[in-house]
Amino acid sequence: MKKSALQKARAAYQPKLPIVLTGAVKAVEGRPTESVADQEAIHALFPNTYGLPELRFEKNATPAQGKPVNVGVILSGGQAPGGHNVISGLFDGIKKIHRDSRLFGFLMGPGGLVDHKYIELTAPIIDEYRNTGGFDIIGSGRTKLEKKEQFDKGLEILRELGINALVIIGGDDSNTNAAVLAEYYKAINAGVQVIGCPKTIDGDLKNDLIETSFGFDTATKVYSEVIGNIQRDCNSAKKYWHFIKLMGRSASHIALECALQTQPNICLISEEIEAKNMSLKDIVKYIADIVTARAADGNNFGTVLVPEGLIEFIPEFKKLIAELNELLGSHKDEVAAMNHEQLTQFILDNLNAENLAALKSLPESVARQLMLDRDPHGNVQVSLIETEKLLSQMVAAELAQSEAFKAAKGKFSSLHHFFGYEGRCADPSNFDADYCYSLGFNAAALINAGVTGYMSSIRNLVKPAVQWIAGGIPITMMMNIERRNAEDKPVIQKALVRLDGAPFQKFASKRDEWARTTSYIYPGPIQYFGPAEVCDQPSMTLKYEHQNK
Ligand code: FBP
Repeated sequence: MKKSALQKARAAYQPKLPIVLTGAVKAVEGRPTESVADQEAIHALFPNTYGLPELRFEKNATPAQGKPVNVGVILSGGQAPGGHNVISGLFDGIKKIHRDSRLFGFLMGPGGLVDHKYIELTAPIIDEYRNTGGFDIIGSGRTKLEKKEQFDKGLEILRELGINALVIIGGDDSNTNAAVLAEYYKAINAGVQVIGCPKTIDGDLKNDLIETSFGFDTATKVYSEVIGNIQRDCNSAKKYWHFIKLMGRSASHIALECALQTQPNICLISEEIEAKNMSLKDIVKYIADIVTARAADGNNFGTVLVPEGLIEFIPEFKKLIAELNELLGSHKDEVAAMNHEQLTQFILDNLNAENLAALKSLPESVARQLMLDRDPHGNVQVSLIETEKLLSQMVAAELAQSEAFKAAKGKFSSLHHFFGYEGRCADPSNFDADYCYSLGFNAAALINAGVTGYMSSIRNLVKPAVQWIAGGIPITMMMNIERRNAEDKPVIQKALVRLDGAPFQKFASKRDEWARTTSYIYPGPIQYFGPAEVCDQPSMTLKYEHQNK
């Protein structure tokens, strides 16, 4: 593989580990755990893996020689910077346990396990991918691992390869499935441990013990660099309003982090819009008022950050999406046999009047996306919905009627951007390179400790890497029951932006000033070589969330 000069230099980077993982460790048990909600129901569904204690690794004075382990690894869901480092950390971790340990990668996501598609990951392969972005070492996929037949089929290949442990690197849905798989293998005494690793650029897989998912840091730094570049262009030409949609699925963590890094004129936060019960009209008015105020100052330009999942949080559309999910989920078989026209008609015939009116208020292209585009988990494909264009068109229409805008002699020209794929496979920042390598290395320690149904946990992340805390969290601890596809399901609770949290509070205290003035910050590109204050800083979200700890 031909490499750029930076790739060559970067290949030599040795990720930092928490000091505790650099020697022999022992697992120290904390208190037994409970799920975040619906304890009885979750306990009944996970009789073998519920209530396990938190684990924390401590130095072991008397190191013991471990036995060789054969481990399988799966990358699941959307790409996130640092996945290759989780795998290289895992590889180095199991080789440290015993040099005859072997690592097998299942290809193109969970489907590789079911279809028995795999490669052995040897040292030369791993070395090609250290500190690189992407998931191309084995590929990723969104096959949902949830049925007994899939688990049994997977077990055939795990037995054939003598695999004792499976590491699933994924987001909330994939780690939910990891917990179900761990429970099943434990129940049938399959002798296969299952360990999860927290991945997603969205930043919505987090709690007190999982401080952040990997990839969020790098992806938001890449988007903030480009937003900064746009803001400099915007402030130079002074003639466009840029509407910038940012990936992140339901949660607005990415938009909020980018706002803290770049200080745009406007950033919408879906969770706040829902809490304030703002309609689409209210949002349009909020933007139009700021455009008008800036026009009065002679500033006919600006930036608006729009979180990808916005539409799901606007109350009128939230109700519509909930009814669509229920309708489609409870008629799965009929729906599967329908073509697009029949499905559209079926939806129009069955929606209640209020939701039908909400659907009809949308431009046809947006309505079509809401009705027809679903991912394998049944989620609306929010990344396909062009909310940035929808908003700018509606703002233009509002301004055209506005006396105040006319009096300010305002002009409104808009440009649109969507940032998501630009950052998902970027080379990991030093933070993500270190964090991911530690997560993988720590997963090997969890395997060596003989546990199953745990997520690899590295904490104390605002401190230098040597001071990070390593351990494991029972996945059932993060679960609750939610309605999915017309069924009640045990799932990991999604972490949305907390309006009482320090990152949002900081943003809320500054946004009026950023709206009227031009206070842009231009963060520039991720730096890998140089002083720690430039290269090793964690995200601002993480810093604000943990500033007083
Ligand atoms: P995960 O939740 O699997 O980590 O995916 C994150 C994400 O990047 C979302 O932000 C986005 O909505 C989605 O993937 C898009 O996925 P795809 O490229 O498969 O359509």
